[in-house]
Amino acid sequence: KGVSLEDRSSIADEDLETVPLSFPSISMSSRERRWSDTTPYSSKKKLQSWFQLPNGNWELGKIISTSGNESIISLSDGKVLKVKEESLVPANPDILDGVDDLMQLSYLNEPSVLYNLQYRYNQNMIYTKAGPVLVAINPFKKVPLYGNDYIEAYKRKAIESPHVYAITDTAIREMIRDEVNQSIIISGESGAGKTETAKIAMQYLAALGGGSGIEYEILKTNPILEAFGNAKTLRNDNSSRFGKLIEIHFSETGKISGANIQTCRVVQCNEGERSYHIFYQLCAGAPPSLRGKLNLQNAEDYKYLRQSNCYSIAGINDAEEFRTVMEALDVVHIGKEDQENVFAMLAAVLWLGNISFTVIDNENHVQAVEDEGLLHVAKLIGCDIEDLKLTLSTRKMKVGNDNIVQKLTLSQAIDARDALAKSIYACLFDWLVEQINKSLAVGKRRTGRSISILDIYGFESFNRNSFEQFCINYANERLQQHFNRHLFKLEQEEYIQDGIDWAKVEFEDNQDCLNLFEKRPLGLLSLLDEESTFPNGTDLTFANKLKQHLNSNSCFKGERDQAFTVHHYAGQVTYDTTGFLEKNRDLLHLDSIQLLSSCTCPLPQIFACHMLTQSDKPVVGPLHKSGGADSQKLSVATKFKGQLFLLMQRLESTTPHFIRCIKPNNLQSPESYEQGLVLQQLRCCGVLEVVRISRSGFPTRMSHQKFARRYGFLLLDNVASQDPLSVSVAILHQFNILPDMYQVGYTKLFFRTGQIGVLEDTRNRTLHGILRVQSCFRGHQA
Ligand code: AD9
Ligand code: MG
Repeated sequence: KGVSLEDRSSIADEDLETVPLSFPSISMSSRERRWSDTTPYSSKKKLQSWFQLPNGNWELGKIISTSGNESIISLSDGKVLKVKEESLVPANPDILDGVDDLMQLSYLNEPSVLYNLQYRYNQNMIYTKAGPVLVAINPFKKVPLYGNDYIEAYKRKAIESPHVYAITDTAIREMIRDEVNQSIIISGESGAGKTETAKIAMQYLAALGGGSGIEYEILKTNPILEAFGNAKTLRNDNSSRFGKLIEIHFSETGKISGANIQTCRVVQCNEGERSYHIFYQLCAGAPPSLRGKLNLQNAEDYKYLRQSNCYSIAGINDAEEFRTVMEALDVVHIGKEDQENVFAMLAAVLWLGNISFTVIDNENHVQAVEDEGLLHVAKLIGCDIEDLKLTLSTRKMKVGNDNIVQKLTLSQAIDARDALAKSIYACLFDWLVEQINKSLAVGKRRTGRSISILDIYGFESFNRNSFEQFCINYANERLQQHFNRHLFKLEQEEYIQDGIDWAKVEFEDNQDCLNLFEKRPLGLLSLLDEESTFPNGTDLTFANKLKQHLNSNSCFKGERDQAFTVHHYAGQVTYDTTGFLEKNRDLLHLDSIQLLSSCTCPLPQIFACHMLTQSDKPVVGPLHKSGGADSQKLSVATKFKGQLFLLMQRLESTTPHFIRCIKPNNLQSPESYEQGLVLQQLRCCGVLEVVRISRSGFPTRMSHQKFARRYGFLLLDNVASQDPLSVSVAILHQFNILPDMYQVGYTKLFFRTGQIGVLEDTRNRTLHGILRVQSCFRGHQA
């Protein structure tokens, strides 16, 4: 049974299969109907429609005949079926195949969107706009869309096709034009391509804002942070275990002047997965002298790494990666000595896992064995062997006014040992980020503006969901709110500015769900913290308390067996509270903290960060007051919330650009597009909803001047006044454009989707007619 470094009580293998939130009903649910067109659909006028096969996939059917409310359709395999009209979903005309913005679809429904994305995907066009949002489908192979030639082309606007480069370019332009900081917010499930997308955006920024050399340093933070913060999981060979916001600063001349990275880590490791890449890289790639100093063995010799029984990643050479990381550390100015210290801490973590215990009395109390593990750890972190032994096998407690020493049982000792390992690693990670930030802050000329890129873990729903999913999904709930507010606000602001008659579009507000998490004192987070502080609190008492206090909340539902369900924006997720309290209490004991602070180890600064957390005033939320000596500690959830708030705060002052990454299959394989899986993600991240809302607005805009110029010649009667507005209105009347299909603003005309098409058709026909007449005329003349 594999146990990862981060989390010993984590999810079992069989739980890892993703459960699509509403699979297999990729049929027209009531939810979906909202997304489809409001105009009544009659197949009488249509040639083709979507029909859902028993396996859930949609297929295009040609309508042969229709009588009453039944149609006869023929499918591509030659089958002919008689179907009820309501089971058909309108398909778009072929001319709209593969449009690069979903807003252009005449019929907006799930099968049409799926088809359009797949149509493009099959031709390596992995990017598609969904109104203001960029959808990116992971190709799981090299696609010829990147590099200097493409960057150059997007810079010159020689290519219009949707792309990360294009959205990044827009961000740069808007930063300069509006003098407002920008952000590129990337979301999606694990393995959907967020981290790669973030790197592609960084590449573009570096190319456009480069020159000072700092852009090279910024790019080199990627291999470092990925080595220390990513691990192979069942879903992604390079899965990020932390959220990252990188803020790239530009000088007034548009050159990159520095950067800052903020991270938000969640303890999240599943069984049967590799630990952080850096451990394997170190074991495989450390040069002989370093190996000697750290008493390094092979990965197989370390218990923490052995547990997962997975040592390598297909196509990855860990030793080579290690050299890349060392070079990158050089680039971000982490000195050789510090680098060696970092590696020593890593070795200490590995050796900690090898420390074993023997039972010393008949009450099952244990003592750490003085084996090579213990000796190496003591040497590496620079502490007394006896102190380390004591810390790992006893706990000092305060009972009344007395200090007593309690011996630990085997499982308590293992917990203490693993908590120490996790804590060293956490501090190491924070220290690295801090060093990188120092190095990137070189310019310090923060006079200009910035573009931030957010790459965070996506919404998760498994068969069994635990504390990690709880934190991750809470973070996504916050991010979704940001998404909603900005998209719908932006859109509606333009209408208001131009003075059009605009009833506010309702969108699915997730405030209730956020309240469920954040309300004090009766919200999920508060109740969790409260229960974590009670010495007698258990996962069961926690679950019961939730049911007692939150059952009236519409986003909450108590379940049997200490579980509860949250109605997230992306669907319902049932959480099993098993392990919640333990994971929420930071397990590191004061004894361990004292040990760390007494170390003569080469990196006392590394531990400084941890000391700080212990004594610091809490950023948000209540203090964690557990029994015994571990008082005054922030709970894990509260710390997480604090980090999340800091991230959101930064984003709040920026103009956001959204990228939604989609994973087309669960096999990490190219050329496989599973409709059900894609649809589930589109629903989760609200892409269809955005298109729907953007469409229910007036997505087509044209200034009065341009409109009058373009269509004015179609007017049959002379208009009394020649001013653009009067001409425009006359055109609208002549073509019987229904009043609720357009709005006349101060400067522009606003149209609903598809409306301009009628005019364009007429214009084209008329122009063709004119051309034909002209050529006939010329023929005559000749
Ligand atoms: V997680 O939430 O951190 O587990 P991400 O970050 O969404 O996840 P990641 O960017 O790591 O996923 O992408 C997963 C893999 O997909 C990469 O390792 C690549 O092999 C592959 N990928 C993603 N995007 C692209 C791309 N634009 N071109 C080629 C890609 N391959
Ligand atoms: Mg990632």
